[in-house]
Parts: sequence; structure tokens; C-alpha cells
Amino acid sequence: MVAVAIKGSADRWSAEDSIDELAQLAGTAGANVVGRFIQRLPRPSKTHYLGKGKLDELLSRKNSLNCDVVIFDDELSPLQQRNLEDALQVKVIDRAALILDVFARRARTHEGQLQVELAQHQYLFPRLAGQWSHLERLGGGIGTRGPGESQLETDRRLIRQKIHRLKIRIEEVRKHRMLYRQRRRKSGVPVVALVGYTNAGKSTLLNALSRADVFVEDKLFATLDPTTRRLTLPDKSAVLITDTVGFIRKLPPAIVTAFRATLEELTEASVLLHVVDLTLHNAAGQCQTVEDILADLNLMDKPRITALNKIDLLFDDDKTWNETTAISYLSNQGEVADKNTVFVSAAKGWGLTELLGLISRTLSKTAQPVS
Ligand SMILES: Nc1nc2c(ncn2[C@@H]2O[C@H](COP(=O)(O)OP(=O)(O)OP(=O)(O)O)[C@@H](O)[C@H]2O)c(=O)[nH]1
Ligand SMILES: [Mg+2]
Repeated sequence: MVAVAIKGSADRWSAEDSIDELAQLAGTAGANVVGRFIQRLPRPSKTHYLGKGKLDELLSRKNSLNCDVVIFDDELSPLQQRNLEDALQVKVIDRAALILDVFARRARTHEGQLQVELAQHQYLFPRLAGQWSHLERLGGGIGTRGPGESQLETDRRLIRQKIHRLKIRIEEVRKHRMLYRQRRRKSGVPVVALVGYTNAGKSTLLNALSRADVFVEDKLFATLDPTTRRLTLPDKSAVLITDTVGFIRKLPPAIVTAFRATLEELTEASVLLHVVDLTLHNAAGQCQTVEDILADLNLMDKPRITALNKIDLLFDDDKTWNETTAISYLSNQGEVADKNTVFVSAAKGWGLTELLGLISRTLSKTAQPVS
């Protein structure tokens, strides 16, 4: 695993946290991490990502560890990737490719698979050219317009056609979703959408709230497809809760584009329920990433509730903590003054009554135009 730590960056994520997460992603993709390597630089080098001296150091590390693949924590340009493969003589992949790999393993429904496939092809397309000239050079100075060139043209055309076909099929799925949402809107039942970093506990919370049986796992991107459940609030009104794909740092733009159909569920929601894993030392970094993605999706103006989750893990000492003592202890710490924030434990079912109450208060404040 290789990362560049940007000198003087205001990022809430340290390179160490980011590379830890990269290792977790690699584990989810089935790799066994044997080493980590970080260089502090003002910015990654345009040609080799790392500086020259560091690259030599990485080469000898790679040789002594005898690894099969080196994974970089940023999206590499085709040029950087080619140069790095030449220099290291090993397979080189980047964070985006790794995330795409995990998504591909996770996609279960037809819609999820289509979206992942589109993202993969869009990621691949600009990288094709680089790969062919790379192969040609490895082949050893064959003519400048050899068979590789025409093969490249054929490949590009095939990929372009494939992207076109995938877009048409996704558009059909999207229309279907749109019709479904229109019907939902007519019914006047408001929608609360769960958002948050991957592994924050969104699906567990949906299950706890609705006793639904959504797949939960301690792995990244357990959920890719939206699930919707109907709930009755304490004031007896009905509400729909949707759970969807989680966010991650440096989510590849190809994924955001390809998952538009899925992410549109968020646009329709009356309220966003942001689930945070409060127990991580980098919870603030994860929140920042979620904020950035919500801003990209133009969702900053949506009414928001924050559920600080997994609080049971903060109290796993001898003392017998229960829902009331744990929550009143945390509330008295006074760190969370925001009245739209609640402490919960989705796993233990703590704080759910308060959360439901907050949802119904927030909904009654947001006008619900029935169209
Ligand atoms: N101790 C504890 N574990 C929790 C709690 N909520 C969720 N978890 C665990 O956290 C892990 C992730 O939970 P999920 O519900 O799959 O998380 P998610 O946000 O849906 O994740 P993605 O679908 O991957 O984006 C699982 O192992 C859960 O059992 C909680 O309140 N307490
Ligand atoms: Mg989930």
C-alpha cells in the first residue's frame, strides 16, 4: 500500500488513516497486505506519483517483500500507472480500481451490476491507450503504427458501444424507479434516507427501526442497492426509510455517475438521516467526506438528522451500562449541542425512541407538498 501525505494539507484525514482504510478495502477484495509506504510531499509527482529516491526505496521494499501487486491511495493517471509498472515491474492499481473491484464483488441485483459495469468501463476507457503503447514498448520497439494501434481502435470502439448499451439499460431502470417514486409521492408518505460512510451501521439501523432483514456485514460496501421499509412513527404517521450505498473517501467519479439512479433516491427524500460511527478515532474525517459528497450531489439544503451510532462500544467496561445511563452520560459530556443529533446503538436498539421522535418533529417542520 503506497500513499503520499500532502505537506501542510488541511484534510481531516491523515495519510495513515487513509492507508489503513485502503488496507481494509484490499482485505475486502481478498488481498493480504504485507507492507505500507508513505512519502510526505507537497503534491504527488505527475510522472511517478512518488519522488525518484523514494521510488527506488519502494522498489527494494517490493523486492524484499516479494508482493504481487502495489496499490496506490490516489487515482493514478494512465501515465503514472505506466511509469510505475515499468519502474517496479509489478502490477500497479489505484484506489479507484480497488473500490470498483469491491463494488463488483458486492453487486447483487441487476441494477447494481449494471451500474458497477458502467463505472468499470468508464474507468477503463481513458486508460486503454496507455495500456497498449505500454504493451508495445514491452514488446520492444516495434513500428509506431503496428497491429497494437488498430487493436486499440477496435477495443475503444467496443468499449464505447458497451458503455452506450449499459447507459440505455440503466436509463430503463431509472425510469422504472422514477415511476415508482412518483407513485410514492402521490401517496404522500414522506421518505427518510439513510446516508453515511460505509460500515457506519446504516443497514443495522434500518433493521433495528423496522425489523427488516437487510444484509449487514462488518465489511465495506455491504449494501449497494436501495432498500425501502415502511415505519409508523410515535405520532402514528407513516414514513418510508431507505438505505442505500455508503460513501467513502475519494469515491471514484465514475461510480458517482454510474450510481446516479441509486443516488437519486436521496434527492427525493424529505430528510437525510446521517449515520456516523462515533467510535472511530477518525469519525470527523468520515463526516467531512460525507459532507463533501452531499455537497457534490447538491443535497446540502435537505433537512438533516445525525445519529451518532455504536455508542455501546464506548461502554464495554465492567460497569453495567444501559440505554438510559449511557445516553445521559454522553449527553452530559456536552460535546453535541446540536438538537438534530441523537446518540444511538443500532445493534442494541438504544436511542431509537428519541430518534423516531426527532424524525417526526423534523418532518412536521418540513412542508410536504403532495403533488
Ligand atoms: N457494536 C455495534 N456494532 C454495530 C452497530 N451498528 C452496526 N454495527 C456493526 O457495524 C458493521 C457495519 O454495519 P452495517 O449496518 O452493515 O453498515 P452500513 O452502514 O450499512 O455499511 P455499508 O452497507 O457497507 O455501507 C456490522 O458489523 C454491524 O454489526 C452498533 O450500534 N454497535
Ligand atoms: Mg449497508
